[in-house]
Amino acid sequence: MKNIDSATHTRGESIYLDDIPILNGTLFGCAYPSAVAHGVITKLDLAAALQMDGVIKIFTCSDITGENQIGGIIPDEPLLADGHVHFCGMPVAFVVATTPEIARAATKKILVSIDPLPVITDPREAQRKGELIVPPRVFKMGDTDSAWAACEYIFEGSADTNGQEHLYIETQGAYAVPQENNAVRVYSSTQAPTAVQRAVCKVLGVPMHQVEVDVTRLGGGFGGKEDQANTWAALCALAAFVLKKPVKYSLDRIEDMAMTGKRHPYSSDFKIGLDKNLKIQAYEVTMYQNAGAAADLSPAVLERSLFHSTNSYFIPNTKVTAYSCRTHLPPNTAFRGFGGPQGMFVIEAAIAAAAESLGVAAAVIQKNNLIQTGDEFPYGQKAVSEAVACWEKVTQIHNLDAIKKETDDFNAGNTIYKKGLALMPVCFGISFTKTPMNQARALVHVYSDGSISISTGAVEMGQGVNTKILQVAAHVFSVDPAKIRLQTTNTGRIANTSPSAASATADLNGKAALMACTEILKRLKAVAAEELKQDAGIIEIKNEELFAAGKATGWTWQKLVMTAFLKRVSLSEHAHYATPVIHFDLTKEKGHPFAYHVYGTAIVIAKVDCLRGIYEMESVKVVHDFGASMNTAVDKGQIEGGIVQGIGWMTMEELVYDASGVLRSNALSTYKVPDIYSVPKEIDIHFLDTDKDNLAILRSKAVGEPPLMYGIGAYFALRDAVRKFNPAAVIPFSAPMTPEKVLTALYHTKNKETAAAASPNEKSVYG
Ligand code: LUZ
Ligand code: MOS
Repeated sequence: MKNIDSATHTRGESIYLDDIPILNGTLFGCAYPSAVAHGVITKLDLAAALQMDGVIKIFTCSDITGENQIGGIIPDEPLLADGHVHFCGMPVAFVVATTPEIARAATKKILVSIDPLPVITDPREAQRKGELIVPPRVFKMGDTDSAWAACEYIFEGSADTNGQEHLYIETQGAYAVPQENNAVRVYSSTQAPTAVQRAVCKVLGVPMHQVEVDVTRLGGGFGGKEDQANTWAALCALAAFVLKKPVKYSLDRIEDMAMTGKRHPYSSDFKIGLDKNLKIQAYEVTMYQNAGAAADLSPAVLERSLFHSTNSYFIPNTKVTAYSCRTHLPPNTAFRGFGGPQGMFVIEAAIAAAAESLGVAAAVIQKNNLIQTGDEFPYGQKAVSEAVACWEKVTQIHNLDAIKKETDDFNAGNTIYKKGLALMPVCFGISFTKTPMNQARALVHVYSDGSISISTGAVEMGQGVNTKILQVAAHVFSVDPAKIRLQTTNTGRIANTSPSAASATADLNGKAALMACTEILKRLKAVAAEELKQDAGIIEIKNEELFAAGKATGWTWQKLVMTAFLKRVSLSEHAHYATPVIHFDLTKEKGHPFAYHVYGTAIVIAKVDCLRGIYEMESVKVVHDFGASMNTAVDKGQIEGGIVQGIGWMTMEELVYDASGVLRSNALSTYKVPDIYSVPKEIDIHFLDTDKDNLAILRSKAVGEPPLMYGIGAYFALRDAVRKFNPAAVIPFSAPMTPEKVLTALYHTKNKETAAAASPNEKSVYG
């Protein structure tokens, strides 16, 4: 089935925040961001801005009617600066004017004096100074201390990954409309309507039933709108609440890039030990997460880095330590993979370090250590593994030996171009790592004409969740999909929603919808049984027709629904789903946190121009564990997008903050994201059908985040190609592997070591 939004998307008719018709009297807001990363505000002069024609009011922290606080996990984030600024881009004031242009122009007339304080941008420096968001977390399995003795080979090193700008096509924004009796309706471009509701309530000082949040769809989220849609929603709601007028703020790209947090940069140290059979016996890693100036979701992101620190491998002795470090960057936040990719990069770097030193292919070590069913992850859950199946299938379909020979032949015959090869296995746990978040609700109405309306807590952001939920209902009722409509996500209809995140949205909300539909169907069958004087157990609906024991009854879906209505049977149901089985004990750091894991393996081939340092991805060939995909078009779309986004993170997207904490890569002219030309020439996706009993919706496994991590293979393929040209090169494990870094590595010689190669640790924040 096609994505249900494809027609309105291609016609330009899909409704995003900026397409909502504006009410008469609407005012427009614009935030004034701090130009300094850390300091004390000594003067805030609004006079010139207030004198501008059309400026209605400028809000500062003293205008907040409730609490000046939007921190989700930890209350450490003021909405508007109160005396101090903690990051460059931190909102200090909110101008409200009659047009967006006037509001923007007025922010330029605000005069702020700030006495600067020392700025920290490096997470290791923050850790040394005790600037931690939460106490460090440690995952342990076996005993690394004694395991080193059994290791034939031990390698140590460090590995850094940079952040990543979300670059959703639709920027952040909100539109708040006052309602009677001090209530507010907020339209928000958010993945987390309930998080917006909570933040707005706190800032306004009103209970949750006073605030309704409504979301039609987003033009992309990627995690950037899991927590960070709250700011704009709270600012607009505050202004609407105080001024009793609708207030809208839709950020422009540069505002969005400057004021929002990104994927967390990480800097890590690893130590890996292997026995003489190249089995990894021990792995120790210490990760320093650059959290930015406030907690945001950093502790949860940190947790997922721990969970995925051994990726697809079974390592009997592991010790993983992770620090969430407070710096003066904008608070970093959720980004597709949520710390998982950062954790996985380090183990892949450790394996590459071992392979390069031992002179074996990394693939030999990778394959040798894939996790098997029954093996335990460092957090205590036992694997139901498809890691070997994915590896074997992808290497067989594409004949890995032939690919190796082909690249070897190419490299032997070319001096200027070199090809590199990497395999990238992925194992990603599905469920919010915080167990209580794994719940969802759905509200289904069957109308008397037989058409169906569904509301859930799922937010459609291009990932196709509404299409999947519609399919669930069409499947249960066996009706024409055209009879079903997915409603907006609205906190008045569905309460206490978890964010649309963690790849789990279709599973959680789809299961709730499945339960609601199944309950209504049960009632309809009871009506049919009574009317037809048959046993309900033999009644079936197929394509809107009623069958009893396989025989047509002449009844249609429509007739059944109308009959049930006239008999005063409820045609509505609200259902609640909570993922069974999962649990986690934070005191022991052990449990069964994930409903299941998604597996896959990619073969990535890169080609480097060794004269210029530029490169292209030749191909990414994947075997991916979809379970039993319920929509192959939607799922393939997620995989292709994830791969390209992962490659972008690993190769060209270079986030640059300078030492004073100012974002230098602040626009699309200075921050390069993949375009159509940087998409691999070939993306080949094979399905591993693992039609086993699992907790996925209709056994169709979650697909949102896992494929991003295939992109990590791009880094290692480039590294491999560079080493084909210059085997002696010392290359720091530092992503992204930009053309500049490739060129440096291509011409790196031992006696002329570049600063970058000599001290990789000091380069955790680029600039
Ligand atoms: N968000 C969250 C997530 O709050 N918890 C998670 O475990 C998670 N995982 C992936 C993406 N977003
Ligand atoms: Mo996300 S990183 O699933 O918001």
